[in-house]
Amino acid sequence: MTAPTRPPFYITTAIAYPNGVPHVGHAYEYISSDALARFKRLDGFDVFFMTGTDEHGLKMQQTAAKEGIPVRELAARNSDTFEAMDKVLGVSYDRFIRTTDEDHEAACKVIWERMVEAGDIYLDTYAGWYSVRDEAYHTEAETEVLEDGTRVSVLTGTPVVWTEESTYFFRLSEYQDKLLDLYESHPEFIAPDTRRNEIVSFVKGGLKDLSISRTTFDWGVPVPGHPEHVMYVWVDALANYLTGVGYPNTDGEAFGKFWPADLHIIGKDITRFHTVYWPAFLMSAGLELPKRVFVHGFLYNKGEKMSKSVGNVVDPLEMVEQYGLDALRFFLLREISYGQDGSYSHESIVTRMNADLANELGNLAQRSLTMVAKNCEAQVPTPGELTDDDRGLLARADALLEIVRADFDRQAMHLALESIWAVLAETNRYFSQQEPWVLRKTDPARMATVLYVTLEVVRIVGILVQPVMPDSAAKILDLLGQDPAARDFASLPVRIAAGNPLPAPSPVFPRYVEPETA
Ligand code: ME8
Repeated sequence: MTAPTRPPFYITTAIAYPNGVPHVGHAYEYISSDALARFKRLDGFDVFFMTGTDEHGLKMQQTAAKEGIPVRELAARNSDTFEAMDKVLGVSYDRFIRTTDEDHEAACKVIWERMVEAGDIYLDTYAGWYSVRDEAYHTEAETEVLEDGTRVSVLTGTPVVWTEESTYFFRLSEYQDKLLDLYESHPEFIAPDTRRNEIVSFVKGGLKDLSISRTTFDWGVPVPGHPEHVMYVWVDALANYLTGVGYPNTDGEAFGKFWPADLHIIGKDITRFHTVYWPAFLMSAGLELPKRVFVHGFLYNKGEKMSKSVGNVVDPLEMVEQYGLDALRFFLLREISYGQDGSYSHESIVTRMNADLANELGNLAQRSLTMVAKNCEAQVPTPGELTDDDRGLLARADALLEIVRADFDRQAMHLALESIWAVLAETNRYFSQQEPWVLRKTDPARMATVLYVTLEVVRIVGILVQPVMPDSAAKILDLLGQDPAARDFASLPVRIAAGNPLPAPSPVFPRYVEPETA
């Protein structure tokens, strides 16, 4: 018998500009995408998960000039910092792509040539307000002049400068109807719906052709046959999703298997690039379109925008140091409705750690495992006949996979966690009501059943929270004596084996205690 083939699943994050070091917003994007990737792997998919850095463009060139170092050096240094952060955050990427990677240039050139062949690229002059921060042109109407005389983009608040140059244009205007058809026939292409509605009305408002090359600087991919132009950084950046699966080798195994991408995860400020420009480029080049772009919200520090001048930019690694990685991952995914803006504060993180992790899950595991260690010869006890309460609780735990899978499939990790924690609350109530510590003397056989049922729920929860808290879930499953090969979702229906020897219990989620202030 041949092993069943695992369906492919290609998921990407945005690739960050390495013009500075990563902030919590970046960490949020990587952690959430990682949870989605891990979920799919545990659910039997052959996952290709890509993240990386977007290293070209004027912003990078200017930052390097300010720091007085070659731009390639700046890119390499900060890209390494991003990659190192990913490792600390447990981001299980399959490839960390850099747009300065050799294979990427080839991919950019070929997609460009395909767009030329389609008759969608022409040379003209461009004059407009360019925002280096956004790496985007804005029309006059999209800008305003502030009291101090600086002109900024109304949309993003970033300064713009008047720029005139000879540039290649992409006939985006030709794609208005095709894009509207796409949004109509594939309403799942942009999520959440609020973002989809914004984009539909933006596109209905009419599309102008897009300037896609620059001649005023050279830090980019040269335009094929016209090396005095470099490609607009967004053409180059978006093409990374193709490079990752072996483009231009469309006959290759990776491309055949993983293209079109299943899911692009991005933040709200780059929706237009991913849901208007990107599908238009792909249509022009005759390539299939990604199945879905999910737009997450922005993360704010106590509701305030993170900014260097306010001094509230928090290093994600310090947060890992302070709270522990899994607590941070859990907090971000449980607290914030994925797709909406969210806020974090020390207090809200500590509340989640103590209430949800230490009390609801940690304490339940610790209490039940300690009783088993003391009273059941450190083995999974043998259950007697199940009561309605036992069966009811197990049925709720068994039903979780389907609920959680549906939530992960619409990128609602917060709802998945809410459902899991509702079952934990129920289990804690069950444990208190059954009073196994009383049964120990009055009815040890019944105690064994109650402990068995509790351990079984903890096992199911342990398996289901692996995508969110990989290390802590592994510890729980170790304490339950679970074979590493029996931790995927296919193992969920196989009940914990009575008689299984268990190691000595130890707490998995300690309460957060404020450090003593001197
Ligand atoms: O946009 N909260 O790079 P980038 C949550 N190179 N997410 C945030 C955030 C915040 N406060 N700030 C930024 C770029 N992000 C391009 C992408 S993709 C082909 C090219 C998100 O470093 C942002 O929305 O400015 C984006 O998804 C990612 O971080 C990288 O942002």
